[in-house]
Amino acid sequence: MWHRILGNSWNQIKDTQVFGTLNPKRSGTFESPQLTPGQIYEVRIYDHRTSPGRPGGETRFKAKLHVFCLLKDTESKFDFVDELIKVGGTYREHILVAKQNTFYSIVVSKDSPIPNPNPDPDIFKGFPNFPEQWATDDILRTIHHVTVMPLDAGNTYNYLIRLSDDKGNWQVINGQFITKQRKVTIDYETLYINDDGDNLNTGEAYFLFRIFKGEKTEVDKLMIGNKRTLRTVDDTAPPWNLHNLNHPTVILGPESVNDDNRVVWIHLMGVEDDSPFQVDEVAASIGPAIYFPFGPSEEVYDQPIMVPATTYMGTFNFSVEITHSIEYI
Ligand SMILES: [Ca+2]
Ligand SMILES: [Ca+2]
Ligand SMILES: [Ca+2]
Repeated sequence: MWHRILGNSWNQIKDTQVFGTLNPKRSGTFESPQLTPGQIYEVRIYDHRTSPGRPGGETRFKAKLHVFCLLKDTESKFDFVDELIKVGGTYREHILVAKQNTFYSIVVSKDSPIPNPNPDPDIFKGFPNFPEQWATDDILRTIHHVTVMPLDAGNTYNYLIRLSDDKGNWQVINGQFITKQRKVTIDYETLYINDDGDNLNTGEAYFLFRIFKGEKTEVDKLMIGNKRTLRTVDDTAPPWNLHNLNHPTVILGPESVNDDNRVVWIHLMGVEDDSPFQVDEVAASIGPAIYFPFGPSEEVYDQPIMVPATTYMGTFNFSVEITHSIEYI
């Protein structure tokens, strides 16, 4: 652990005090140096391979903490212009230009970040509870260009921005915004048979592909053949794949994102049938999740994904090419 007051040099925290039954390897307390209003105190945790002065020291910390030392009460009114650039599905980007140099901090939360509109003392306005995302700009300057992310799509967020100066004067600005809703489009393209499971001839198989939203909600099911109606699969000469998968486009949303639908999974399963005296061969994907980028490049258009279904029993295995789009509306 290293600490400093911004603008001063780093010091390693060597001695921590341990109280009661805390595990000394995991817990401890230490004191910051005396702070005066306007200073920012910073603590960073590194693993043993790096530290603030060494290569990667500016980015490869495990955690960091900023403490802004502010005056208890403030009458400050900074002169500024706040220009919203964009609220997407997963981010809010704006540029705040102030007449004087300021530090900047923003928190956003689906709950109100200010539990009491008339707190006493005044300073509690500057300490919101339970932010879901936050960003700080700890360089004293006039222009703060800040993107807060990742956020959940289609939700109302409260934000609280705090400007402060190098004397400890501060001001909070709060408001609300609504992120755009998420729309996901998935098309099954091609089923590739990598190993048809029968060495001496073609195999015979059936398939079940499912798309899930969250852990439990099945939003689409595609069956190709079944136990009684098996499909010929062949990994040798063309056609070595099962043509284009003729299945309607799967569309999720536009909708709000929450814990129940944040993840979208694609489950693939295929069974290659063998004689009644043998165990059938099984291949499956372990539920690959669609990757949702966040921030200004959050949208994805017709991007292919190759989902492998690996061998569980025998040698049978296959892959399915899917294209997907992620839009925010
Ligand atoms: Ca077989
Ligand atoms: Ca074969
Ligand atoms: Ca077979």
